[in-house]
Formats: sequence, structure tokens, C-alpha cells
Amino acid sequence: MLDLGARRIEGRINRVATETVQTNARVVRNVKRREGHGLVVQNRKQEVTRELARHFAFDVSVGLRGKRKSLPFRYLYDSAGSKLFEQICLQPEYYPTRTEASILAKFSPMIAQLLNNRAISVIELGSGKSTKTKILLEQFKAMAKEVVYFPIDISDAILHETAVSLTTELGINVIAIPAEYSKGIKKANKIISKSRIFPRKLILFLGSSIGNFEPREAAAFLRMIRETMKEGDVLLIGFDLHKDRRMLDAAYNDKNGITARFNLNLLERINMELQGQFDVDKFAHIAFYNEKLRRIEMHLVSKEDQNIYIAYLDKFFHFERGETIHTENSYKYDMHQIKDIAKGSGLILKDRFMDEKKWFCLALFIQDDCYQKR
Ligand code: AVJ
Repeated sequence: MLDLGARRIEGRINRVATETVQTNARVVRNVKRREGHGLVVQNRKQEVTRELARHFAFDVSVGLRGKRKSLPFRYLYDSAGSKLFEQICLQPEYYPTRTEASILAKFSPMIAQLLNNRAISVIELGSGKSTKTKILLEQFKAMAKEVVYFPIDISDAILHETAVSLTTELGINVIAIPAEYSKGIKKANKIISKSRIFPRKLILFLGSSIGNFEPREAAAFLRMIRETMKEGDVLLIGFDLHKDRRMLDAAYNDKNGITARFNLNLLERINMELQGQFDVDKFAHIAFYNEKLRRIEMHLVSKEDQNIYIAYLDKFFHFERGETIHTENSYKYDMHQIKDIAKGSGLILKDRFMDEKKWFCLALFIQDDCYQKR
């Protein structure tokens, strides 16, 4: 029965692959021979890659001009950055990953039960290594649910590795989409509606990545996701909760210095991709909890007065001693804010799952029909 199911999906995935998706044929064939399951990795086209470099150059030239320098956080996640972030998740001070995993381990049967369809599409925004997602996917498997998994991530390398290992380890169908969040979710939806695998969706946004957004942006982002949801679809989001600042400060200043390397990697990326001349030793990582704004701020601080040349832009950028580049925010939430953000986005907070210490919250949303009618 299940086998038949798998073959049926595989047929559909193949159709999707040939119709709309560029496949990485070798990987697909290898995986299929081993497990009888499909894997489709969408490749980025070369022009897209070049355009990404142009965007990066533009954002760097704007972000490093003048005072109050800053760079968009997403540039931290190139393949080296994504690997370093995986290391951060293993640091003893960095509680969010472990805590969220423990919540998932405890509540995944309940979450799976809430999705009463036998077959579901799981779409994950910013999937990275999908380590925590595996807990859920294994639960679905144990309950004999059929799953097609759509991991979406901006790091092609990690996405690819993960897709292969998930297909072989769990024997599930994976359609990997290397893209930014909103493009990726739209693409996944297009594939789902075109092929009708499987119309019922579970959308995942784990790891408190939502904390990267300004609260206003977060609400707009949720509205965008809500637009892609139909009745019966479920959205599961991980929120890191406001807590004692010593614990927060420690989580972003690990003793092994991995977070510092993660932050400084951004300068190395500029050196590599835009032929910059940053001396990484002349900058330092700082991260602190801004209690008023309820966010961790991460900066790179210049240790001395310096002028840095970036060849791609053919420009010099001036840094005074002590001046910083603001590289990331990580907002911390409380229950009220989570409810408010749902209300403002046309979502209903259906359930919430927390650890005993209330460090982290997995919030489960469904779409609010009334909101749509308004
Ligand atoms: C990936 C945004 C969830 O904010 O905790 C961790 C990123 N930066 N340490 C977070 C991060 C430095 C992380 N998120």
C-alpha cells in the first residue's frame, strides 16, 4: 500500500521535474536506485548567481556608506556562514536549537495529529540541515503519513547535502528549492498546485528565524505566507522568548568564539566575492541584548581608524575606531506579541508548545477566514 503510494508520488514528482524543474539528474537517479524515492534539486541558473553578486555589491555599497553602517543579515548565510551557524547551534550557550528540538520531540505526535490528512506537503523556510525537522518527518512516517518535503534555503550547498541525506535516510520525497523565503514559498506552491502533490500543507519556519525581522516586517511576512495558505493548512513558527539578559548575551557570545567567526565571515565574503581588502583582525564581534527594543544586536566593530578598498565597487570605505557595522538583529517575543502578530496577519493562534522553562515557543497558526472576507 505504502509502496504503491510512493510509486505514485514518484511518478508525479517526475512529471513535475520534467515539466517545471531543472533536475539534477545524476542525484535523482542515484537516490532512486537506492531507495525508490524521488529527489529533485532545483538548480540556480548562472544568470541568477551573477545577479546575486550585483545585489550583494549594491547592498554593500549602500550599507557601508556614511555613518550607522549596516548590512542585511541574509548575507551572513553563504556556505561558510551556514556551516558556522550549524556549529553555533551545538554550542552549550546557544539554547534555542536544543530547546526547540526538545519541544518538537515532546509534541510532534500532537502536531502530527492536528494534521488529519494522510498525505501532506511540508514546506520549510530556511531549512538549513533540517535536523529538527527530521523529528517531525519521522513522526509522520511512524503514523504512515505520506509526505513530500520542500526545503527552501539560500545556501545551495547545505540544501543539497540535506536533501540527499533525507531522501536516503528517511526514504521521503524531497523537492529542494534554493531561494529566498518568498520566492521559494511561491515556487513550492506553484509545484503543489500544478502537480496536486499534496494540496494539504504544513509550513515550517523554525529556529526563531522570524526574530531576524523588524516586528513590522515580521507581520508583513506572515501576511505573505497567509496568502499562500488554504483552509486546513497549518503554519508552525519557532519564537525565541524574552528572558534574563545574561542568558541572552551568553548565547550570542559563545566561549569558543564560533559566533564571532560567523559574524566576521561576512567581511571574508566581501573580500572573496567583491574583491574587498578587509583585514579581518582589525574588526571584532560584539553582540548584546538591547532591552528596550527586545532584540539581540550583532555588530562588527572597527578596532582602529581605517580605509578599506573594495575593488568590485572601486571605492574606499572609511571606518573610525569604535564604529560598527550592524549585521543582525534577533528579536525576542512574549505571548502577547505572538498573539498580536497573528491578529495583524490574518492568522489564528491555534496552539502553542513550550519547554518547561518557557525559553522557547512553537506557535501553531491557521488562517483566519473572517480576515479574508474583510
Ligand atoms: C538563525 C536568526 C535564528 O538569531 O539566534 C545565532 C542567528 N546569529 N547567533 C538567531 C544567530 C548569531 C539565529 N537565527
